[in-house]
Amino acid sequence: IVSEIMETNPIPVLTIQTTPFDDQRPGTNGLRKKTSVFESKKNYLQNYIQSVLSSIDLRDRQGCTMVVGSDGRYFSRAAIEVIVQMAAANGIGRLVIGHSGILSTPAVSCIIRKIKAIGGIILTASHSPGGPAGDFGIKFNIANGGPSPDTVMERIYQVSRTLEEYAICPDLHIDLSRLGRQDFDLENKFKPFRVEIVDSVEIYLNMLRGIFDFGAIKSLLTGPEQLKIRIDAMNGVMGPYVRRILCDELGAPANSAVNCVPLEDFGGQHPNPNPTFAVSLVESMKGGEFGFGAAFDADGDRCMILGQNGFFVNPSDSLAVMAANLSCIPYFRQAGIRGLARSMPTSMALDRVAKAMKVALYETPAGWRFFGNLMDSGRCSFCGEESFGTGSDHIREKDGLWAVLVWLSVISVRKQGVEEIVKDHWVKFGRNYYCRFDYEGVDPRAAYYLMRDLEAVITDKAFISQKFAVGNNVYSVEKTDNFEYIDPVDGSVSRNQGLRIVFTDSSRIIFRLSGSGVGVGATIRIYAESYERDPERHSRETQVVLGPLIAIALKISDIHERTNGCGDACWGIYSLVFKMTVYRCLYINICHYCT
Ligand code: VG1
Ligand code: CO
Repeated sequence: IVSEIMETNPIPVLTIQTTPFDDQRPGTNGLRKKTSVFESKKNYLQNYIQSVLSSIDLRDRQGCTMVVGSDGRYFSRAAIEVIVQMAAANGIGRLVIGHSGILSTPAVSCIIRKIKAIGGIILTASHSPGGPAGDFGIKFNIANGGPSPDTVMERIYQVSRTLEEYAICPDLHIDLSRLGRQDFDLENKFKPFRVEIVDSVEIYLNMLRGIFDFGAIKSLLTGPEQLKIRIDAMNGVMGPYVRRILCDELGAPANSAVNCVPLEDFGGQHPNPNPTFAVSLVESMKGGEFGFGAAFDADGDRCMILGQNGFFVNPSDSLAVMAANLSCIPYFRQAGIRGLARSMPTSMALDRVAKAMKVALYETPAGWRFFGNLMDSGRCSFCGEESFGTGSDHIREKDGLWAVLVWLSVISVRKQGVEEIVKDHWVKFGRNYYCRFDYEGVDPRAAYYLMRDLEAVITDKAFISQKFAVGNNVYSVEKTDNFEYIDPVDGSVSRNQGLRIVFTDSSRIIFRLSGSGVGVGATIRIYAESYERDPERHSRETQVVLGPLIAIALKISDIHERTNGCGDACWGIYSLVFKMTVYRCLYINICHYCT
C-alpha cells in the first residue's frame, strides 16, 4: 500500500513566472547583497539559483550530483530549502549537503572533487557580517572544486538578465538534521531525486590525514614541550572543524578553541580574521601564554596567523614562509613543487622564494578563480593572496585550517616559534614591508572617476621616470599600468585589474576597486609595499617605512578630497595605528609632489 501511495503521489514540479533583475552579476567571488535583498525581494534568490542551474549545460545537469553548504549565517536554512526544491525541479539527480547545512568553503571544494560532483553552491558572504541586517552571498563552484571563472560568471549573469520563469518543487521538504539518504519521487521523472546529508567534517578531515603527518602535529600539541595554541573560529563555520580536527584528532586541549559554535549573526561581530576584528584573539595572544594563534573568516577559507605575544604574521609573509618550508609536509615531499602563484596586490615576498626554489611564479588578478587553470594544468602547486588566503592543489580553494596545519608542521620540524621562523625568513630573503588601506562606503561614481583620472595621470608619459621626494626618501617611477592578465592555459584576457605604480627600488603602490562588497557603496583598496634587504633594518615600524609611499598614494589620487575625508570610512586592516586620521596629520603635510 505504501509503495502505491508513493507512486500515485509524486511531488509536482512547477514552473513559476518571474521578472529578471539587472543586478545579479557575481563579484570577486559570488553574488553578495544585503540579507534583506535575498530575504524580502520576491524571487530574488529563486532567479539567481535558476540562473546558476541554467548556466550548466542541460546534458551535464541531468542526473548529476551537486554539493550544497553554508557558513551557518542567517537565512542559510531557508535558502537551502529553496535550492533543494529548485535543484530537484531542474533535473539534478543528487545533492550532497552538510549536516545542518554546515560546510566550510574548503570542505565544499574537497567534497566536489572527492565525489566528482558537477559543482557546488556555498551560502556565504565570507568575511562580511551576517544576520537580518547583515550580508548574504552565494558562491558557485565548478567541477574542479574552485570558484566559477569569468566565463561561467558571465553566463550566469546573462541568463539572469532575461530570465522569465523558474522551476521548483515547493512540496519537497528535507530534514537537514538527519544524516544519510532521503529519496523523493518527482512528477514526470523516472529516477528518484536523492539528498544525502553528510557529516560536515569527516571527508575534509580524511583528506587532511593524507596531506600531513598527524602524529608529528599531535606530539607538538601534546608532548612534554607542548605548544599551547589559541584558535578563534569567530562564531563562523569553523567551530566544528577546529574542535574535531585540532582538539579531538590532534590533541589540543579543549580550551585551545574559542567561539566554536556557529552563530547566525556571528555574535554580531565581523567574522574577519585581521587584527582589527579578531581583537580578542590578539589580546589573549599578548598575554604570552599561547605560542601560536589563528582566526578564520566565516566560511573558513581565510586565516590569520599570530605568534607568541601577539606577533602578527602579515599574510603575504605567511604565504612566502609557508612556500619556503613546504618540504616539512609529506604531501609536498611526495608531489614536489611545480610552481607558485600570488594575486597581483599580494607582496612580492613569494617571488623571491620562487626564484630560490627555481620554480615559476605566476601573478594573477585578485580572486581565487584565477588559480584554478594554473593548478588544473599542473603549473602551480601552491598559491595565495594578501587577504589572508593560502592554499594548494590539494583542493581549488584557499583553506584556513590547512594553513594552520602547514604552520604547525613547520613549527614541529624546525622547532622554532612563529616569530623566529618569520625573522629567519627575512634574513634569508629580505623583508617586504606591506600594508593595505580600505576606503569603504565610497560613492560609486566618485570611486569610478578617481580610478579613471588616476589611470590617466599614471599612464601619462610625463609620469614615467618622475621622482617623488618625501622627507629624505626619493622614489623614481619605473613602470605603471592598469594590470592585465592573460591566462596561460586558455588565453583568456582579464583587463582593468588594478592600477600599479612600480618604483626603481621595486617598491609598489596599487589601487583597485573591491569586487566582494554587497553593492552598497564602493570600496577602494590601496596597497603599499617596499623591500628591505638589510637585516639591520628589519625591525622598523611598518607605518614609518611605508609612510612616504602612502603619502604619494594619497597625493596622486587625491583620495581624501574625493571621498570627503577619512573619518570612519577608511581604516588600515593590518594595524590599528593605521587609522587614516593618524596618517593624515603625520604625512600629508610633509609630502611634496615634485614635477
Ligand atoms: C576580496 C579579496 C580577495 C579575495 C576575495 C574573496 O576581494 O581582496 O583577495 O579572493 O575577497 O574572498 P575584493 O575584490 O573585495 O578585493 V572570500 O574569503 O570571500 O572567498
Ligand atoms: Co572567505
